Amino acid sequence: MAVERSFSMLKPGIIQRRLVGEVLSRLERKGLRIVALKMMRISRELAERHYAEHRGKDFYEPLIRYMTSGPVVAMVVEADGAVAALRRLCGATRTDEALAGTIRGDLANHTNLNVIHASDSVQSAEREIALFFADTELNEWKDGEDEWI
Ligand code: 3AN
Repeated sequence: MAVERSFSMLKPGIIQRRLVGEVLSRLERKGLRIVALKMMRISRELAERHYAEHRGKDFYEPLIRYMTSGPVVAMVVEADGAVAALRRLCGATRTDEALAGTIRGDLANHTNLNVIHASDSVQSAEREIALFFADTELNEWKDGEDEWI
């Protein structure tokens, strides 16, 4: 499996609910390496660029309003097959389809408040990482647990 990077973002409700540590812990326990992490308040312009593919859909305006309503936690994670691994941890987009044991299955009850964003492909990850992080904010580090997880 190739080493990949994925972009993830914890949505504003997760900070309000004090679940940042819970979600980060699940990502770390899976063996994903956090190579960048920051809390930030995203502008409407950045939210619109990030969710450009959804413009015009009925959930688009509420989504942009929600994502700009308070701070988010943005991050880049790295691992063999990181994109798919993170998507599996998150579970299905629709919370009525997200299985118990996944982040969305366990921590959300409404699709528009589904806790976490995770890139859906390596290409999306590259685009999203560049939107949210400068190259100098990405930190390489040697993973001592790599041979065990
Ligand atoms: P994912 O975040 O799983 O990649 P997308 O890209 O289809 O899913 O949707 C982006 C975000 O838009 C979701 N995380 C969710 O907050 C919201 N969303 C998607 N589909 C719906 C829907 N049917 N109803 C309400 N909100 C939705």
